[in-house]
Amino acid sequence: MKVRASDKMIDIMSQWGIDNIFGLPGDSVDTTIDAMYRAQNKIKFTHVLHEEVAALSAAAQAKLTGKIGVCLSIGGPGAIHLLNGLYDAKMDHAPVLAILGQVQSKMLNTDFFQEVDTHVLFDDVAVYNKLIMDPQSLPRIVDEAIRTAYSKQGVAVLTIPDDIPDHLIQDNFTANVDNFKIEDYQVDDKEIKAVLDLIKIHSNPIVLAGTGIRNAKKETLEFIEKFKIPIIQTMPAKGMVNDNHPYNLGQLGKLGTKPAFEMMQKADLLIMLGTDYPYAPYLNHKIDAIQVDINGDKLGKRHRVNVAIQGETKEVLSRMIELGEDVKTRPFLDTAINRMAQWRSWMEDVMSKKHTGVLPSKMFRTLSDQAEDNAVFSIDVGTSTAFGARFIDAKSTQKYTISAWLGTMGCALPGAIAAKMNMPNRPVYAMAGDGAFSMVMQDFATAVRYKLPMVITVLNNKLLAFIEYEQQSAGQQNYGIGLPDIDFAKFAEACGGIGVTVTSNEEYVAALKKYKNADKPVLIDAAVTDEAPLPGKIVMDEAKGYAKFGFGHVIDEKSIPQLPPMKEILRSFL
Ligand SMILES: Cc1ncc(C[n+]2csc(CCOP(=O)(O)OP(=O)(O)O)c2C)c(N)n1
Ligand SMILES: [Mg+2]
Repeated sequence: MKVRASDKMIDIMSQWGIDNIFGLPGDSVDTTIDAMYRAQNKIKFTHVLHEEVAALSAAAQAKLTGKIGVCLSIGGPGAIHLLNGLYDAKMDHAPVLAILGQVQSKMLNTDFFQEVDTHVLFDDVAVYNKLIMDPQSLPRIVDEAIRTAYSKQGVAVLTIPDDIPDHLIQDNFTANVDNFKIEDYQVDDKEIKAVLDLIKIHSNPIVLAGTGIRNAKKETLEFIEKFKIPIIQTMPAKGMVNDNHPYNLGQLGKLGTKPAFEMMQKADLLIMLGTDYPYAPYLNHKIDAIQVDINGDKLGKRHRVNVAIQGETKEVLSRMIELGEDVKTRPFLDTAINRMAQWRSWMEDVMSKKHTGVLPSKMFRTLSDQAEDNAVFSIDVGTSTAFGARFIDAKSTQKYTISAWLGTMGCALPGAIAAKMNMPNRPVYAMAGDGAFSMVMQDFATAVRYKLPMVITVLNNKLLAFIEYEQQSAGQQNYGIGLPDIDFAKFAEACGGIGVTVTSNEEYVAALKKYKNADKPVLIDAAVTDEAPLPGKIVMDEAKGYAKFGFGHVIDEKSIPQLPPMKEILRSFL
């Protein structure tokens, strides 16, 4: 029996559980779109207004649910627009399939209209990258692309010349869904005992946990409580153990907390669980280390390790809990708890300082306090990243998504779209700077069109505030950081959503309450104070940078610069 190659491709994707594709149609991908038209009841097409949003949404879906995200575009310009979102998926280890159109096979290599060599262009971003030349191979290659994206947790790219999907092919390929299994590692008790011995002889162990604990939240909690070990979570793992758990030190790094920095320096044993944490300078390289990861290539990558275990964190931790002895007291943990309590009281000071307008720190805490236990937070890059990390106390029942290692502005709205589409029963909150939101704002209309209720707060400071502070801490003068004055509430209304402007914390509280259960997307345009997202720990170079900026400003501008409150600077520095 013969079947159209495109129909078979869609059928294979559907068998893998793919029920949605984010994308934008056009010339070189229209034969695939035509097959999607025929298969509307199996796979939904979410038509976005910019391909970057398609790729960022696909990436966010994969990060939030573990399920492969799929995006689609024409070749040439559409494909180029996808790249940023695909790099986000690559760097956050999220399985994504990108389907790119291409000029017809007979026109390939003729420098035809919109002919871009996507096979070469996507080489660096992809773990699997194929140009389809034979229609008969299409089902097999789609199947292999999906398997590879899952097994390598990365981006699979298919470039399909537009004539290929329309060919009739033999219907003789069966999807490998049931044959696919991620390698099942056996836990070796010898390794478990070696780890337990190492923990026993160290008095100051510290856990650094990444998204590899996604399926082991309960075991991670039990593990730290049984052995009395403070925990730091990477930004993408935020909230996997409740942020307000007394052992939790928040994040490590520029956007992290001071206790996380200090306790890492005081620790004598680093226990890395499912993390590929890239900020090597923030790790204490002088100490012993244990690492547990499903991916062998991550073992020993960031820190010399004494014992490495390749396996599922869930099983490894369960066995450690079974075999290990309870630890009764640990002074190192007591110190960590005390410092964290002090840090939290400092954060209370930060939130209660004098200000006009809406204070971002307070605003994020308000959201944290009001959000439902099953809420999803989608946070953008900018000062929102820092305020989200510090002032949202995420819970293990909630979800928190960001562009962690690419750090691309514009990720919050696509993240919220993906969240609402995949988890319609969860309330979704996005937080974005005005600069970041204006990079993707056209797709607020997509959220309206597809009836995806969400509350997106835009931190409207008419400024690239994160860069303002970055320039100052590097000793540079502020330049190129102003933004146009946009009425985002009016924009939201123009898109058919709900728009509201808030100018004080009280108004923000009221707006959140009022629109909690709105039936369409809501945009809260928050007139925020320009509040410094100071690093948890200011290092010497940054302190010198602030001083240099201050003197330079006095000389160039003949005025005293507005610096963050001295108390906040000193607490972070000392
Ligand atoms: C695509 C992209 N371009 C530039 C940057 C560098 N960058 C990081 S934060 C930031 C400023 C963000 O400004 P805004 O969204 O207004 O948030 P604010 O910091 O003002 O709260 C910039 C330009 C980036 N991370 N991503
Ligand atoms: Mg801004």
